[in-house]
Amino acid sequence: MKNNNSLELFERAKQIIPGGVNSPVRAFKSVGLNPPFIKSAKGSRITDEDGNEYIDYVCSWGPMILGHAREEVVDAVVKAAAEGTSFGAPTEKEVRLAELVCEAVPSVEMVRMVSSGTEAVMSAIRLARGFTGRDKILKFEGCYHGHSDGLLVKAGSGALTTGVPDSAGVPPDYAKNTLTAAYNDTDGVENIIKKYGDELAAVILEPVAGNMGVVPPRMEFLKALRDLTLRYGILLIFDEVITGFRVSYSGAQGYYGIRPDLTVFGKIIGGGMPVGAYGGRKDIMSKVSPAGPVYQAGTLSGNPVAMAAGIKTLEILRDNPSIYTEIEKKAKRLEEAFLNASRKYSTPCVVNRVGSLLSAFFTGERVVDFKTATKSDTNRFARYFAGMLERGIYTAPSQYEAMFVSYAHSDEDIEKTAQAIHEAFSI
Ligand code: HOZ
Repeated sequence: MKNNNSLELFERAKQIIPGGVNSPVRAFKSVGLNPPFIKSAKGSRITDEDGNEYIDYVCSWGPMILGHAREEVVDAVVKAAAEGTSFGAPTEKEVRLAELVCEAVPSVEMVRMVSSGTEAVMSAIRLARGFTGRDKILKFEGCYHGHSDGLLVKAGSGALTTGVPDSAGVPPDYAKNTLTAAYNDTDGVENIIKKYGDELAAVILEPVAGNMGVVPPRMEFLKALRDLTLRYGILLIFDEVITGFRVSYSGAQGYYGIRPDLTVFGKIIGGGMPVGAYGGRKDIMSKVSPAGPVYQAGTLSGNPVAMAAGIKTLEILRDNPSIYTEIEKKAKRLEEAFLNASRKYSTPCVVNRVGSLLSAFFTGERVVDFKTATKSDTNRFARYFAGMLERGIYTAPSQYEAMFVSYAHSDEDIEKTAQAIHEAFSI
């Protein structure tokens, strides 16, 4: 596999971009390799600057559920761009995307578009504080909600793999209002809520954790969170940046049948363009400026090109519900491949999967939270990762991220991947 051009670009990048990348996990640090620089993508494949082609299971960390450069989405983007790329003024497309989101997710009665998941979470937290008049929030260890100050506490994703869960530059005064509990630990969270219930504005979680690897919620845990938050007047926020329109068209809340007060979206709703959104109960959302006193604004919020990509992506998903069954079937086949390889080579490995979202952890113990996720053998993961990359399979370069299956993955792609898994476990 050639990598001269990517190496050269990485060297150039390191001179002028911190770490050579615009988002930490892309630097491949935790697997001790150099990242291929991607030139183009189509369907299930991405091609790097050296001409190497890979079957892609990062899928831009989730948005590309239909595969890369899907024709209808590209057409919608090109048409929108030709009509003007940004106005900083209201457009019909914003209304259309908002309607699609509200129709799909019943708990979302009103929605505000922003430009990233981080921005959406940050705004939803401010709204929860403005609405309740309380300062504290509760999050879960290993859940990642973007990189705003108050949420980089026991966070997952890149913050986890670099081994620096709490970022430098976050004033302790910010972090002091963020309480944390263990994911899936119903008793633990109940004790915290009993103690601090009257001070808590919100409980926020990924309803399927996707940033410590995939960790599904226990049903009783989700139900307890809903009951406890209602009892104490705390807002329940689902961060569905990854799970929204992924685990089902109505997200994880539709999948598990739990209705949060606020929901945060990103990734799929932008169809591969930079979009985030937060929405929920009308009485809460009505507090957002200019309807209410909670301020939030953005020049590129509701950008028409991004809206066009999101609208087309959601329309395709809405009109073709079998997409979800198809991609789940393919993810299940990969799950089997991991488990077969684990047995065959006596390599401890457990797989967590919800729909088309999965993670294989190199551990023999069930992974139910941050503590059990971090028992994984990350050196073994790095060896497996390198084996997959050499065989033309591009997966997340970290034990603590998810594997995303898209509608563009063909049966042949899946079989080729299953064979690569088998070989990567034999190394
Ligand atoms: N935080 C993202 C994964 N959970 C990574 C985003 C990126 O590097 O593009």
